[in-house]
Amino acid sequence: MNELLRFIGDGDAIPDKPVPDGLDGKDLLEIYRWLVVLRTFDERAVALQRQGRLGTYALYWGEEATQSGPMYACRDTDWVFPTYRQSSIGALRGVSPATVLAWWRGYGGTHGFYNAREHRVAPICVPIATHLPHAVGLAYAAKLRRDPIAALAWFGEGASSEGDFHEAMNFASVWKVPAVFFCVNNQWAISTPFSKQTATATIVAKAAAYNMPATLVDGFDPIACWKATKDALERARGGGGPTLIEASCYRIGAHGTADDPKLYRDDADAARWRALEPVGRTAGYLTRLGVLDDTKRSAIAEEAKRLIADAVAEMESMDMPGREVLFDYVYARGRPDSFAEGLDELAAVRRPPEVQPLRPQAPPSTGDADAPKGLK
Ligand SMILES: Cc1ncc(C[n+]2csc(CCOP(=O)(O)OP(=O)(O)O)c2C)c(N)n1
Ligand SMILES: [Mg+2]
Repeated sequence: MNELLRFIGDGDAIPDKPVPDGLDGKDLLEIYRWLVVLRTFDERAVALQRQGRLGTYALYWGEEATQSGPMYACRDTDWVFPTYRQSSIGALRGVSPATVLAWWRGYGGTHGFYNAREHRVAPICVPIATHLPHAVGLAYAAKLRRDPIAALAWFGEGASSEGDFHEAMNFASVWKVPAVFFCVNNQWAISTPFSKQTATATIVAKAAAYNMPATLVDGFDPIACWKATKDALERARGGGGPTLIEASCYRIGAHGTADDPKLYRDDADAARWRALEPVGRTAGYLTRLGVLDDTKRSAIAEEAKRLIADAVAEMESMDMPGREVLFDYVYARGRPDSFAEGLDELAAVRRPPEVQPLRPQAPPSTGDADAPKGLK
């Protein structure tokens, strides 16, 4: 039975544990700043989608610790493999948040894609679990080249029901590749609860079948997520093989902006988990440690707001790319001649009317002539 790794208490019934070795005050503040940047991006993206300024969006409200902690454990040379639920994680590594917003707006080409190699951030993966064999392949190549790096891949508990997950786990363990599998168990795969996903009580239980070490962590605690990932990455880079980490948490929000969880689950559950959300809880811990105070807290919040506001302005200043971008980036270089037919067909398709972003509208005027006398 795996014990739950946790450092941050709730200032009440759950006690604090001392900061683990390897983190000083500066590190703690940076992990917290990353939480705030991620949260600010997420809240702004939801608002933009509601205003018709983004196409769709998969929010991660409450799951920031599963991103900030593991990212902070990485070296810049390690590769990371995000899913749609970690879409903005590249922003912690130099990817422009405007590019990520443009991706959610549906822009392709140079607007909506970043250079994966430049940042060592793999493309945001939407098909469930398909990036896990890619991460293992990259890690295997690193091993063959004696390149001391590791690959870290996120996925949801729902992804553990896919064949790609099992194939990736199996190859990773047989080949002893430097990979870390980071499962965010938020208990829901759209409307499918964890109890209907798998017969095991945990995801970490599955590691036994692959003879792989596994760690269960509090997914609302960025320090626990950091510690488990740091140990796993070090073992991986040192030739010790892969690790499975399960971050236990809860999907407090909807699956995405097109989903309404009220239709399939009890709101009261999400409300209970909300009390453990990582931004406020980490702020409380750092305040009790004397690392954070109100001045620093508001400076971090202001800086994050500015960063994301600038990203929104940049995204909105981009021109919508031409439709032919659909045919770009399929191959590493150029478009093969065989695409010509498709391009001709596309040119013949009538462009749909331009979609105008929704803006608040002034109420319709009744006109002066209709206005009751004396009320002008
Ligand atoms: C191969 C594949 N099948 C189905 C889908 C549709 N789909 C999108 S998200 C999702 C649920 C995934 O749940 P989980 O792995 O727990 O990740 P979470 O969304 O909770 O982060 C499904 C089934 C998909 N994107 N790809
Ligand atoms: Mg899930």
